[in-house]
Amino acid sequence: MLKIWGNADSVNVQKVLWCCEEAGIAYERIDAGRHHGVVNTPEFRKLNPNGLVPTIDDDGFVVWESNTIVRYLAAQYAPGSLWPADARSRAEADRWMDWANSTLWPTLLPLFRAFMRTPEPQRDAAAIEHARRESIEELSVLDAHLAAHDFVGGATFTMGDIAVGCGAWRWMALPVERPRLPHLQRWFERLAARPAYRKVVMLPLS
Ligand SMILES: N[C@@H](CCC(=O)N[C@@H](CS)C(=O)NCC(=O)O)C(=O)O
Repeated sequence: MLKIWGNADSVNVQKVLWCCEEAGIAYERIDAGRHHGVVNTPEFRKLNPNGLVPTIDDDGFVVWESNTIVRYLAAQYAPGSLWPADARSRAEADRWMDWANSTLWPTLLPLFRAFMRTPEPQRDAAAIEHARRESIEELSVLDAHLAAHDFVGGATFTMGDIAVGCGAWRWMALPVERPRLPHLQRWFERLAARPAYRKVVMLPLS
């Protein structure tokens, strides 16, 4: 059975769990990372020399980097649905995966750290406001895209939504003032209608 190392509340691990739930892949999740440790053991470092989660072992085939894992699982187990069949449709979904890691998450991470990892008296209000504004700028790009598309890759749910949707939940759940981004909101509601998203992503942040 597919093994997944990683804590269930990690944004990157949740991408993999959600992908498995959508594709109907049976998996065993092994606690690792943060207070669970494990990631610095020599055994784990042999699997992932970066000491990070998620890391998977699919019948002896080891993969790390959350988006790469999602692409692998989608291609292997959900071709034609999570993994769009033709190269152009795939690129439409794929680019939002890269965007999620390279552009959106770096703006959300300071907000997440401020509210979830920093005691209230030590929070920097100016830095929080700066990150909030940067996040809104990036999410507005997504909002404009979603004006013409039900899902990030086009008309149907794909791996692209998985990569973006995990960060989007943090945005929706953090105690920040959110402007009205109507297309983003409707997309989020489409995700929230999916049992798998509710089961492994829409959890209290920790
Ligand atoms: N680019 C990597 C980032 C992985 C990453 O930063 N994982 C965090 C959890 S979200 C981690 O393993 N942190 C160390 C720890 O939890 O001990 C990916 O997308 O998989």
